[in-house]
Amino acid sequence: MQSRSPSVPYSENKHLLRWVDKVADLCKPAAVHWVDGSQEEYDALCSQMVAAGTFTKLNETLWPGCYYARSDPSDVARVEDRTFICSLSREAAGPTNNWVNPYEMRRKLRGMFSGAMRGRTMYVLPFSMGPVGSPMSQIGVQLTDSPYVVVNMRIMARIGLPVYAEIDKAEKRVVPCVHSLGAPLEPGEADAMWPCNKEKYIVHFPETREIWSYGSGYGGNALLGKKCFALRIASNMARDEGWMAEHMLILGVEDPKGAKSYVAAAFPSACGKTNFAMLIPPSFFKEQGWKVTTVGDDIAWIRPGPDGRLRAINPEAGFFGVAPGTSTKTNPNAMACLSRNTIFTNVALTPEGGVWWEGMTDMPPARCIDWQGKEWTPALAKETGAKAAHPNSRFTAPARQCPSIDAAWEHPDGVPISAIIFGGRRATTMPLVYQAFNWTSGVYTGATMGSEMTAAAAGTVGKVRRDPMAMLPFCGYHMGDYFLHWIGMQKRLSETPRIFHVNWFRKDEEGRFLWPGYSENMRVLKWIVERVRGQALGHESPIGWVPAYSDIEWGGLDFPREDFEKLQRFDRAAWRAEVIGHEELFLDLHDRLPKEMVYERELLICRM
Ligand code: TSX
Ligand code: MN
Repeated sequence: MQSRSPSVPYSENKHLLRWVDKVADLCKPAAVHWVDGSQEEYDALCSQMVAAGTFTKLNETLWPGCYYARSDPSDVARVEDRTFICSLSREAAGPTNNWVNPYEMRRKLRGMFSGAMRGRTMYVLPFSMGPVGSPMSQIGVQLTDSPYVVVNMRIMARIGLPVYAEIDKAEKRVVPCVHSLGAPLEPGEADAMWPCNKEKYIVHFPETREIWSYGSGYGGNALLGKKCFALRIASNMARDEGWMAEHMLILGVEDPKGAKSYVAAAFPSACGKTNFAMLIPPSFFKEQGWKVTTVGDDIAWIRPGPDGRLRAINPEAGFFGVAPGTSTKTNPNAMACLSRNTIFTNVALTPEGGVWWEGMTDMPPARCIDWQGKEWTPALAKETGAKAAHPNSRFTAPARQCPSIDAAWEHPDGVPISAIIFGGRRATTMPLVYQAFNWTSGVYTGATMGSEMTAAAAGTVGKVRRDPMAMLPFCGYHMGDYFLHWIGMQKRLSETPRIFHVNWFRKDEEGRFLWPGYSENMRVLKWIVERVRGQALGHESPIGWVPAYSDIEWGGLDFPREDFEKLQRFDRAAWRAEVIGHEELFLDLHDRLPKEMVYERELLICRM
């Protein structure tokens, strides 16, 4: 690789050069750094952040190549009320998105970004969502004044020199992304450990395919390839171009004969999506030769292949996973994946220079430094309830380090999708598993899915929150139009994937989980892939096809038939309330709700 100053552009693309100049003129950074994506550059940026106090290098023996960061306590999560879809018409954004007139928003942004990077370096960060050169990939360039963003993006996406080469081929439109922490530095002013601004704006322009993010350095607010591009902007591209940008994990299932099927699954937050993506089959299955492999844990870009079947890529290159609850018991693959070359944010720091979070081990460390930099002990936690790690603390880990990573995870044509799984956290009503009757009833299943709130923060505990296809915060246009796009995909396919709904969280009368979950979910996964292949029986119920006790493999697990009946029971009274909940969602979307959704609800009520 040639060695030269990063202040000289790596690209010859006139539009890119002009745009970089224009943004630099507006934001007034002290320097411009063209990111090459090399290991040397990564190491230098990390060292620079160690010197600045943003990063702590972890114990090299215990956590090789790992760094630790603590964010500002006001900058710990995505800010949905500060997230905007600025389409030309308010109607196009729909009632579930915040909308501001794009001309008004551009005026506001110009004011905010004016001089916003003073005293900082502006990094020119080219990235590919999806393998470089894949026909399913998309390219973006993020201009950012945050080195933390650059190093995280190097794990989460493909960045640097190979991406400039793609841009200079100019076969694809580049999505421009502008990001500032909104914390300019005056000459001589000492920098904050985690610079950010109280005022935050996460802004999308769907028509011009632009992203502007201001005030936050954390996660989905700042790593613009992920939620902003790969979901909100890409959902607009996908609708216009006939493909799908979904909030889904992708996994592979290989049976003892070597037959492989891939499934994509959408779950709302706090359902264990990453755990499911990295599932390890129970010993009984492993001994028979069943394998589960991981393609992605968060986002799937799906499009019809030449054979008329859906094919999917994971547009990301890493996992930005929630740390608390991740352990060698709940997710050994994730623990192996994050054991090296990983960035930890807002977890706790141990005296040995390691990291810890709630749920990582049965025994907490005797003492540690919590996510706010304060001394933490188990005794203190007992007394005050203080958490060592923030509940939304994260690891940023390279996907290639995951032991279960699929051999085809970077295949440029993606993997064929045989089944789509929807799910939610539901204490009642929803059985362990059912299969929708057909594509449209499956779209209805996804459109009406919901999850019960676990934390009191966002509402009443136990209340079902509708989260269609787990896309409520991520669909960059009207949800009704999104359902119509889903329905319309059938016409582009010679074979649709089968659609399923699962619920690992049904409880008995005493409030105990009926299903052991985790590895045992393999039993459900086996029924699903065998249904797709016509190798398993299903039985008609009012809501869809369901397995009988004898249709599930129970080898190696003592699971009573009565408990299975409880898990699968169709509760007519509960479903009465359920379809009323569906109607409430439909009322909110009525101006653009496809008639198929109304008919599917009617049919469901008739069958009940
Ligand atoms: O991730 C989970 N999965 C999917 C795993 C592949 N979790 C954690 C959710 C929070 C992120 C689960 N929690 C799952 C699950 O299948 N199931 C449950 C509920 C549960 C919790 C504890 C037990 C059982 C079920 N414990 C015992 O049965 C001993
Ligand atoms: Mn997600």
